[in-house]
Amino acid sequence: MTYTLYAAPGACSRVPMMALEEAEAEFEIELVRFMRGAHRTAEYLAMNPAGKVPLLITPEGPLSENVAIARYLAGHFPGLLPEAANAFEEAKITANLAYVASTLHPIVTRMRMPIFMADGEEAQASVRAKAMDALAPHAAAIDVAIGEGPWWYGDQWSIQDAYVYWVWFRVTGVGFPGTDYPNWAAHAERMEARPSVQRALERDAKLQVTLEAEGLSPPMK
Ligand SMILES: N[C@@H](CCC(=O)N[C@@H](CS)C(=O)NCC(=O)O)C(=O)O
Repeated sequence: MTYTLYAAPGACSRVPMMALEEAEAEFEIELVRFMRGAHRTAEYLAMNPAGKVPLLITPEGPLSENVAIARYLAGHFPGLLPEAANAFEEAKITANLAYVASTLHPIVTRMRMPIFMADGEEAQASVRAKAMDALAPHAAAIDVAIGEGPWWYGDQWSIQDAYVYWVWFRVTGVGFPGTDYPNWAAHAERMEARPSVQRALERDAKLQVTLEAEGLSPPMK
């Protein structure tokens, strides 16, 4: 097997999962059981000191961070990101990935896991409400960026699509009003109709079934 992806269901490890499926790469998935602290073991931390998923085991060694994994996979499977004509264009493509990783993802975490940010139900509800407010202008910008699409980069599907779709799934699952953003909503529908995405979602769903069977997760939304 060429690659091993350490992943958890619903987590941002779905992004490289979709990319690997799109590339028709040979890969296997290693389920990370957060509730058992599998991401905090010495063995895991030796591979990814941040203790997070995704972690991609490549023939060259372990690689963490979604932006880096996206860049790496696009380097090995041309077409997963647009070809850049110059350094500036290349930096803009990285900026779009980094925007999701470092601006949107922290908002997603506040929405989904306010328990990481504050103690007590009232404080956690406030963290979630503020995150909903914080996402709104970004959602409007994403809606404009996608436009008629069909993809972020027009006719070319890319990992950027996988990344913004993951955000969509995470935030609408906790009540963010997706219907206010029709282009983003239509993009999500196109994503769900794409065979590679369907294969990735099936793989992710199997991870969830395993966790539920082991009593290690509530149903996913
Ligand atoms: N900067 C990392 C963030 C990865 C991240 O936050 N992963 C989450 C899942 S979406 C995680 O592993 N959470 C487990 C934890 O924080 O305990 C990236 O972009 O890859």
